[in-house]
Amino acid sequence: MMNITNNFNINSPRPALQGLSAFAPVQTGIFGSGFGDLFGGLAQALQGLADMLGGNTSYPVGDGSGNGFSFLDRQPASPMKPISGEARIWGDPHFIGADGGQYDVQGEAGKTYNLLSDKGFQMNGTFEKWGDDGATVVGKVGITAGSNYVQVDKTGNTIINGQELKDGERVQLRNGGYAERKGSEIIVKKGEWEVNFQTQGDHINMDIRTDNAVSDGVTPHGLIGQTFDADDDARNGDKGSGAQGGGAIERADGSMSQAGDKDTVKSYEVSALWDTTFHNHNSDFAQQGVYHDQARETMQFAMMMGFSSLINNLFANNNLFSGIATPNYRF
Ligand SMILES: [Ca+2]
Ligand SMILES: [Ca+2]
Repeated sequence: MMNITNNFNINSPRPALQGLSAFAPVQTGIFGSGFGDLFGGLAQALQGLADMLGGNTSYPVGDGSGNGFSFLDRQPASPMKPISGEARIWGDPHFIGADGGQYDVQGEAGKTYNLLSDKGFQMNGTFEKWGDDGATVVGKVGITAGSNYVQVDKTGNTIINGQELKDGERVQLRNGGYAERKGSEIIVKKGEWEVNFQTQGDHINMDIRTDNAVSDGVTPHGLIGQTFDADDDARNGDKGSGAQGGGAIERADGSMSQAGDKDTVKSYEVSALWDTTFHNHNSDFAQQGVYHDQARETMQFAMMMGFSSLINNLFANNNLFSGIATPNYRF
């Protein structure tokens, strides 16, 4: 078949290759994936056409693991300026943002809050009572990254996808990345993010770092994630007894909370360690979310891939009409 993709001005070869693999015909019989490709291609083409006409540019992206319609996950036409940095959460809990700003978020003992929300990486922390003056600490953390589930508690007990991570052990995560335990220290590396937990027995401290928080075109959010914001302004906010991040954390509408604010923190509350449905912050980029891509050529690309897949299936020799395997043809 002709090489349709060569007619496109694709900025990055990666999405194009993934797009090809997503639609590469599979050699099976008459009731096999040939039909799947046919109807998948048709559906994709119609979706692309509908989007062109309606101006709707949202696509579902599966579970956020990078599988599924991954060729749609391409970066905008003008790539975002890289955001690198390191942030820290420690003690009862003190936050040091990626820009050096400092604030405390005590939350409420027993409740769980979203700390970092990015595409394919969600980290929640459960706060526990500390002392008798209303202070709290982070007692347990859960990371959902694609199909991986990582749980770290204050004693150092770490569970990776249902298996205990033993001292000195390093395990690979699904679809890249790893988790490693060195005594009371646990390191989780996945995608754009690396978190180093220092478990203290009665609470957890952690460093959160990235070389580029927006390599996927998605800006992070969450109580600490929002400080990776690509400006040089430090987010300094309320500190000390009863502080809830006032002056340093964003409200649900994106505006900055005022000093003394104790309500905004509630918008970061989640129902459980593995709750990745964020109604207020970064809801679009939670695991079950919808990815919005403004790049117009993405639509055109999706449409053409759909049509070319359809054409391939209709006219390729030995495909649907014979039920015989059709190896070695690609776009
Ligand atoms: Ca990101
Ligand atoms: Ca900043």
